[in-house]
Amino acid sequence: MTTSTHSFPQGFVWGAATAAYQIEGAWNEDGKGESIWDRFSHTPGKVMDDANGDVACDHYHRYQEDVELMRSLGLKAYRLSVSWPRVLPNGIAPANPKGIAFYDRLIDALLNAGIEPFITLYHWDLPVALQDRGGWGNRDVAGWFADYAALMVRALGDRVRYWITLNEPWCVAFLGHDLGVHAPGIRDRRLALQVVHNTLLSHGAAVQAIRAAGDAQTQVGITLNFQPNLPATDDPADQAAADSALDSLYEWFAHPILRGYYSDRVLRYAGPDAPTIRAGDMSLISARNDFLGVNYYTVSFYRAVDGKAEQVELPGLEYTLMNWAVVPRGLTMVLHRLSRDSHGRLPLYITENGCSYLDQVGPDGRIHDAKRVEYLRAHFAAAQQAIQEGVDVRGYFVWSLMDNFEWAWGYRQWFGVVAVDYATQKRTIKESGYYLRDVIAANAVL
Ligand code: IFM
Repeated sequence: MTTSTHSFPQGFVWGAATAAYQIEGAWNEDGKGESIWDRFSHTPGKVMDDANGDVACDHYHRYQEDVELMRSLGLKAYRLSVSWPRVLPNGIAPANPKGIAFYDRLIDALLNAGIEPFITLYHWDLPVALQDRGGWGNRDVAGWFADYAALMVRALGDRVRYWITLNEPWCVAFLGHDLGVHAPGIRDRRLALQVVHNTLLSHGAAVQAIRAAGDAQTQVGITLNFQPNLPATDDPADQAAADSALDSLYEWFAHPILRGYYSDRVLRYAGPDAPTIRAGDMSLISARNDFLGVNYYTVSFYRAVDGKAEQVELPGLEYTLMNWAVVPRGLTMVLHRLSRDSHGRLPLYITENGCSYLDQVGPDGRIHDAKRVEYLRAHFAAAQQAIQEGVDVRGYFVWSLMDNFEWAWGYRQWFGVVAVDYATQKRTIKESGYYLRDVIAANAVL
C-alpha cells in the first residue's frame, strides 16, 4: 500500500520519545539530587504497587545499547528529557558536572548514530529543593527554570538544535496540584491555577534564555497535550453539550500561548481562583515559538443529559488499557485547529502518540502487538491527512521507545514499541517497532 498518496514530506522527522524519570533509573547516583517524583514514589500508597523509578529501564547505564536499538529502528530523531536535579541537584547553581557529562555522552552517541536529539527540559521531575521553596507555585520558578535552560543550552547547544521547554504543563498543574495524583501530590485548585500561569511564565522566560544562549540554528517550543471534546452522537444536543464543556487543556495553555490572553470562559470557570497575572506576563507567555509540540492520545465524548454535558464512554469503540478511546480523527482535528489558530505560521511536531496494551509473547518468542500496530497505522494516516490538507506538520515521535515507568500506574502500562523485561533489562523489539522501522524507511503509511 505504498502509494505516493500515503507518503510524508521529504525530510519528515520520524522519532520516538521518552522521559528521564520514566527510563533513566540511577536516581541517586553521581551526585543527582532528589526529585519530586523520587519523593512521591517513595511515599507508600502514591504509585501502583508502590513502584518507583529508582532503576526503571536503567537507561543511565545502558544508553549505548538503547541508542543502538534506535539506530536499528532507523529513527531519525529521539526526544529525551533532562532530569533537572541530575544536572542541578539543588535546582539552582552549582551544577553537577557528572550529571551534565551523562547527557553530553548521550548526545554524542545519538549524533554518531545519525539521530537528531530533541531535548525536553521539564518532564515532571522538579528538584525537591525547589519544591521546598514553593515549586511551581512560586513565581520565582520562572527565573530558576530560565537559568537551568541556559545552562543546558550552553552545555549542549553546539550539538542540539531543538529545545522543548516543558512537557504537558496541564498535567503539572492539574494532576500534580489539583487532583494530587502526580507529584507533588497537592490538592488545591487555587494553587493549581497559579501553577498554570507560572508554568507558562517559565516557558516564556526559558524561550528568551534559550535564544540568548543559543545560535541562529536554535529552535525552541513547548509540548502541550490535547484531548478535544466530541459529541457522542450526531444529535445537535450532544454537539451543543460537547461545545459547552470546557476544553481545559486547550484553553489554559494553547489559547494564551497563541493569543496572548486567557479566554473569558476559562476565567469565568476559575472565578476567585484565577491566577495572579502581572503586567508584561502575557506578552512573555505569547512570545513567538519556533514550533509547537503536540501530544495526542484520545478525545472526550459528551452527551446531553437533562440539559447538562456529561462525559461518556462509547460502547463498541476500541479502548486501550488506559481506557482511552481510539479516535484517530481527533488528531487530524487538533492539527487543523492549531494550524488555524496560529494562522499556519507555527510548525507542528507530534511529540507523543501511542497506546498501552498488555502485550503477549507469541509461541515464536516475538511480541505480536497487532493492536498497537493498528493504532499507529491509523494515527499516522490521520496526521498524513492533515499534512495533505495543508497543515505544517514536520515530525512524529511515537510514545514510547520502550516500556517504562508510567507515573501513578507504575509498571502496569506498556506504551513501548520495544519491550523491557525489568528483571533482566532485556529489550525486545515488538512487531510495532518493526512496523515503525518500515514506515520510517518508506516515509509513508504502510
Ligand atoms: O507516559 C506519559 C508521558 O510521560 C506524558 N504523556 C503521556 C504519556 C502516557 O501516559
